[in-house]
Amino acid sequence: MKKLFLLAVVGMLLLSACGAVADDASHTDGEGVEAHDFWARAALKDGTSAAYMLLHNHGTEDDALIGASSDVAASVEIHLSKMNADGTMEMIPQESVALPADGEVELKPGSYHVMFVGLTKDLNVGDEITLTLDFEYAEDVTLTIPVMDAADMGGSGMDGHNTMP
Ligand SMILES: [Cu+2]
Repeated sequence: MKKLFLLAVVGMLLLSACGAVADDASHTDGEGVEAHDFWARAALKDGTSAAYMLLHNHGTEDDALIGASSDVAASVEIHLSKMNADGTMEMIPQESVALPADGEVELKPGSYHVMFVGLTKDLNVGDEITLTLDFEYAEDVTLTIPVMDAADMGGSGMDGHNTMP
């Protein structure tokens, strides 16, 4: 009479990605930046995609995300999505994202994100991609990021990632 609901278990596993602490001996406190809850949006080769995450600066001094790199795209940029008065969404390239001491910043649809421009391959749901984050003080953090369906993650596609160059 027992029934197993394996699909539910698989779903929970996909949502459990977390971790990747970087220590930085050269910085004053050396506690680094930690990334949580990271995921990337499914998209097609030659198109664009984006990665989202929660960044936690465990240090006692301000830091900043100043760049990112990955082999899945020709270029990787930091963007901020902003809603214009006429209701259109605009993406503004950012030099950096400030990470206040002992604070958290969420990269999410409609806000800050890591943008992949010129995908070198399809990003299918269930794939994993490698992304390295560069910080002003903390050491680089390399993440293995699961590719998700944005519709399942509360992202409606409003960033325009499927249409903008
Ligand atoms: Cu963007």
